[in-house]
Amino acid sequence: MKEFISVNNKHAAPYEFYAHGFEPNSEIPARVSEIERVLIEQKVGELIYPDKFSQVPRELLEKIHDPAYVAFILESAKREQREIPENKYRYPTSFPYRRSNRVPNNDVGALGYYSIDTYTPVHEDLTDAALVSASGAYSAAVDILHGGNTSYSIGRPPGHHAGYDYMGGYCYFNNAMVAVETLREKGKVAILDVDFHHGNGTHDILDMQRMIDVADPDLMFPYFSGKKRMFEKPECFNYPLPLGVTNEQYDAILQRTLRRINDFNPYSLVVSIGYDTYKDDPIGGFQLTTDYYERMARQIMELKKPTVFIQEGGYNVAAIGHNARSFIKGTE
Ligand code: SP5
Ligand code: ZN
Repeated sequence: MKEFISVNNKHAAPYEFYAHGFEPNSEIPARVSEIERVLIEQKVGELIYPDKFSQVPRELLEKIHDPAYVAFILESAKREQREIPENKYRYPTSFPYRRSNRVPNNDVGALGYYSIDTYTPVHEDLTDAALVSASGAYSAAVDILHGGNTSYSIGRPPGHHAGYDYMGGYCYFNNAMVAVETLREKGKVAILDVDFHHGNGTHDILDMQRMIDVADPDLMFPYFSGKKRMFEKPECFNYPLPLGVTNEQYDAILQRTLRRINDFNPYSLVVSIGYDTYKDDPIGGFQLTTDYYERMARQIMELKKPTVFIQEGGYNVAAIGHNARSFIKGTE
C-alpha cells in the first residue's frame, strides 16, 4: 500500500481552549511523525512525501466547500490582521447569531463566522498545512483512479469536522470529501467513518451537495434560504455508541455497517480512520485495543473495493504508530 505522509510540522498550535481554560493542543505534529517512525522501523509499505503529491485543484475544494470559505482559509488566513498580531494563532471567539447569514467584513468576525468551536485556530502557517493534507487525500485517491487497490493518506490537520463552510474540531478542509469527489468520476463511492467523533463535516457536505438553487438567493427574494437541504438526505447512517464499548461490541456494529455498504454496492470506498477509539486515548472514551485495528481493516478489505484510507483523529502519541501499523497489517 502507498502511504501519503504529511507531518506539516509548521502547523503546531500550542494550545486549545476547552470550557474553562487553555490546554495543551492534542492535534500535534508528533501524531503523524510517530506513525511515520513506526512504519519506517517496521519497513511497512511505500511512504510518499509531499514533494511527490499532486496538488489538490482549487476547483475541487470549491466543489465540496463554499468558495468563500476556501478563500478564507487560503487567503484571509494569511492576510495581515488588523486586530490580532500576525504571528499568533487566532482563535474564533464570536460566533454567528442563530439564523444569521451575514458574513462579517472584519477579521475577528470572519473567524467566528467560518468556525464552530475554539479548537480550530488559524495562522498563516495553517494554510499550507491544510492544503498539503488535502493534497495527500487527493493523491491517495488519484492513485486509486490509476489502478491502485488501497492507499492511505496519513496527514494532519484532519478533515471530517470541516463542513461546507466551516472549520471545527482541528479540521479545515474535508480531506475525506476531497477523496470522494476525486473518485466519483468512476462511479458510486461509499464513506465509512470510524473515528471516535461524529463526522459532522462530511455529513454536512453530503447534504449540501443535494441542494438545488431555486432562484439565486443572493439576488432574489427570500434572500436567505433556498440553497440548502431542500431535498432528501443522502443515504447516511449513524450508530451512536455508549462510552466504554469493547472490541466485541464495536465489531457487531462494524459488521452491520459493512453489510449496508455492501448492499449499497459502491465502486470504491473512502474510510475516515481515527485511532481515538483506542482504550487509552486522552480525549476518546472507547476500549478498542491495538490488535483490534487489524481485525477492523481485515473486515473492511472483505468488501473487495478499491479503498482510500484517510487519517482523522487519534491522540495517544505513544500508541498511534502501533495502532496504525496494526490497521495496515489488516489491509495486507
Ligand atoms: C479529528 C478529531 O478527532 N477531532 C476531535 C476534536 C475534539 N475536540 C474536543 C477536544 C476536547 C479535549 N479536551 C478535553 C480534555 C479534558 N481535560
Ligand atoms: Zn476524532
